[in-house]
Amino acid sequence: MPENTAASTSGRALRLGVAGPVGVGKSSLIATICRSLAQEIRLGVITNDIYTDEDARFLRSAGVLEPERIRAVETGACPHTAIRDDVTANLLAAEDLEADFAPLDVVIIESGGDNLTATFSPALVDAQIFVLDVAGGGDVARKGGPGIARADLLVINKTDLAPYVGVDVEKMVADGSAARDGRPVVSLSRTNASSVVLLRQWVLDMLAAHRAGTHEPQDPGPMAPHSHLDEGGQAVLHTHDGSAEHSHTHSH
Ligand SMILES: Nc1nc2c(ncn2[C@@H]2O[C@H](COP(=O)(O)OP(=O)(O)O)[C@@H](O)[C@H]2O)c(=O)[nH]1
Ligand SMILES: [Mg+2]
Repeated sequence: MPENTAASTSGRALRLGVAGPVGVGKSSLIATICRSLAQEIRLGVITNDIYTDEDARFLRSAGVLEPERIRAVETGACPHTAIRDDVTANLLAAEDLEADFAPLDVVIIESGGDNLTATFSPALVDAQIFVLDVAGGGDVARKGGPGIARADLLVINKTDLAPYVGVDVEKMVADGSAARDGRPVVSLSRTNASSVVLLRQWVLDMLAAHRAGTHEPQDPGPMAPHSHLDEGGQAVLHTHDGSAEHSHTHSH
């Protein structure tokens, strides 16, 4: 496989990951991007659901893109594996979409979103957005994690809810910025048109940088160790330490 460098990938679609915990509004944000850009650029979407294609069905029913341009990858119990350690199913889905609708400008990939620290491998995406919402609490941005600190864009979502949950959006954005070493942060609500314009412009700028070969895909770093229940209901400690073989270690 050719090295995934900007020079070798600028001829194909920009692959853009969207990660973040369940319910922060990833599918809705993707619908918003599609709604605001589908007339201008050629888009495709891939969703990663644990056992269903619910996100893909939501996006198809949103009517923002031809239904055929939205594909689901079913990930099984460990959805972050499919965006980080073994990205084969997602790479094949992206290549299929790009071949079926050639030429595409952007393929957006939604993570299964089970964990605050899940990030995409740079072998799968050229750039990634990490999403938090104000309803998750104002502290989350400060607590950090690889996605918050080093994703190409941090989105603080659902700002329309801030008054109801007692969160100071400006402070949450400032905390996020402080954790990010100057990387961009956008506060977003699907009901706030000027915030949607900022998101839209970020996507267009990233696409331009991808095409020019000036954007280098970054690895935000591995997710924190965490545990899952295995098929037998046993807790299994799961680490993503960046080695080729990710380890599954029984915690007891
Ligand atoms: N108030 C508000 N709700 C939103 C916004 N974006 C998404 N939601 C709601 O948040 C919930 C979770 O959204 P979804 O996109 O499915 O989140 P995902 O699990 O991260 O994909 C849904 O009920 C959405 O309608 C927003 O900007 N404002
Ligand atoms: Mg979703």
